[in-house]
Amino acid sequence: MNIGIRIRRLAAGVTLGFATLSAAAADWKFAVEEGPGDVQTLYAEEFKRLVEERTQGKVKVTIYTYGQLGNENDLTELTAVGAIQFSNASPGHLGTFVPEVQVLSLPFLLPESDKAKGDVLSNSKALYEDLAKDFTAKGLKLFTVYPEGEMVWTTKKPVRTPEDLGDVKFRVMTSPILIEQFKLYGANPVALPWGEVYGGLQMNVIQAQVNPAFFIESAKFHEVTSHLVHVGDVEYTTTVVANADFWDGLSDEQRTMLGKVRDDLQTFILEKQREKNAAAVEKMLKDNPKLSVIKLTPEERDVFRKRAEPLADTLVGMVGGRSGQILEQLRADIAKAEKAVEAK
Ligand code: 6CS
Repeated sequence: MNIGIRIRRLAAGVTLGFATLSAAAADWKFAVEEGPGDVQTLYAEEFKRLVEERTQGKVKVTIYTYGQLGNENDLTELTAVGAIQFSNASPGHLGTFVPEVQVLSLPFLLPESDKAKGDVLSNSKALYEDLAKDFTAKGLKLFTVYPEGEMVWTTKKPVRTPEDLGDVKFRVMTSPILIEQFKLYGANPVALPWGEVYGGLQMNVIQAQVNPAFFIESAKFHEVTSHLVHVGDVEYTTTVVANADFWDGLSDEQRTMLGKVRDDLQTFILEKQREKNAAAVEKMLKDNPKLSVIKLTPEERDVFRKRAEPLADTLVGMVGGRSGQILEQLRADIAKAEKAVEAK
């Protein structure tokens, strides 16, 4: 079915029973890209709790988990057209809609320290002033950005070098820069929505995928692969977006309340994702004692770092516009956050 028709049908289904979806709507819909118990769902549940409590029940938040309203890209479109008010739109999938967001997918860029990383994702000028304009141009308000954990590869054989990836069809998310990244790494990348990954691995249509540990465990990708490879190249980040017209139509009081909810949730979600990722590796090893865990040495990691060096220029060349400027500002924000952590 044509995507336009699918989105209109989805939008019609979601709005059924609601006369309008203006800012005054007492029912805010929040769709996440993950399933029950996953990091984005925990965030949305805490958001719901705080919003309902702080509006004394005047606003009700309804959460939709992955698949209830469509796949990752459908959720972004539904938010942009105003059928739902909030959704997660991760840079790994958002690159075809807001191409500039792919700066967040560049490997070896974000700070390694959790403190500095949290600071950049919560406060960076590059994100909340510069990149936010590209979201607005697409009908989206950039509400927040948070990390979901280090990206870990699951493969069907040991992988330590780009040569090991030569015959591997590697599933990546749907943003174009990820195809370029994994080509540089020496693999054969294939972009897919995550709902197709378990079956793809099982049927051997793909032989590897990459995700944070908590998600690998919850989607059971470790059942259909045999190695967990920690490269340490990139963090999974997600953005939460709101419909821009809905946001503009909120009262000052509602926007202030939401700003406070957002700040409170940053601390909550940083801790939650850390706990979940740590527990997931242990759980996977318990489920499957044969699972082999590979951690690249600093030298092995450097080989991938070198391979990835041209990627930033590829991105700026591909996206054009203000992407170079956003990346430069992001690098400055990162340097500042790292320096502040070192000074402590
Ligand atoms: O691999 C994916 O596509 C999914 N991974 C995570 C951690 N969240 C949602 C996303 O779509």
